[in-house]
Amino acid sequence: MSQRGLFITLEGGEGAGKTTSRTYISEFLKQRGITVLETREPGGTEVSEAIRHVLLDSALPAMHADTELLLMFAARNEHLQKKILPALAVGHWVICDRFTDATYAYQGYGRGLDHARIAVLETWAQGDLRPDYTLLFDIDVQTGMQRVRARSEQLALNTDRFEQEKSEFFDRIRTGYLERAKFYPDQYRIIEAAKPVLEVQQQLKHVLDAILVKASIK
Ligand code: Z5A
Repeated sequence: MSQRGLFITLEGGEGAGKTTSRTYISEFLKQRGITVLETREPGGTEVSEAIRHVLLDSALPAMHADTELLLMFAARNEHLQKKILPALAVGHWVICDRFTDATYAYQGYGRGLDHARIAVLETWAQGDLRPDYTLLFDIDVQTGMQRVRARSEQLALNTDRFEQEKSEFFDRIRTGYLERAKFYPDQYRIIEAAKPVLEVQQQLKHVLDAILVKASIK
């Protein structure tokens, strides 16, 4: 097994089931003797969680798209330096709920920002670090939105700044993720996320087994 831990990111539209699956993935790997760091973006450290709060706060006035982009990378830089890079360096596997592919999807495809500018920040903050694998939880926008709406009603939650966007915004994001998956087939694994939880877990098991086989022969 390689000395650096593997970096696995979870991506997808809202309500796709990433958070629900995160625990399953971590437990699956821990049972096979791997030390796992489970984390999320934006967030993952105290400073990055404070930036997350600003990014999601629907009570704040509208934010310029460039400001949103820079805040995502400010949170990411802190997260990388304090948590992700140290964990990978000692051989732990990092399971991160969203990472830079979300920036391309949301700020790039969603808000219409130039991908080349995102790429500059990506290299600036990450050097040549990229996820080893990205599990894309692909779901049709309506089903994802229905899940989020049902959860908000059940838990009496207010919608955040992103959840208030229209379905066209989420359509562009889904298209963006699927385009990236085509462009980076070695990195991406697509999970059909509209299926019931047990079927999603079956798909994850299949994908993780293959990742483990590949990691052990590196
Ligand atoms: N963002 C960005 O713009 N740029 C960036 O670079 C980054 C992020 C890193 C973070 O908010 C927001 O930041 C996000 C993108 C943006 N905005 N959006 N939208 P977040 O972390 O709060 O949002 P999220 O990542 O989308 O989380 P989510 O909406 O909670 O989705 P999820 O984690 O994929 O889903 P879940 O919480 O696991 O499940 C949602 C509900 O569905 C829940 O009630 C589950 O019980 C239910 N569920 C889950 N799986 C199933 C299945 N299989 N069947 C039926 N019901 C299910």
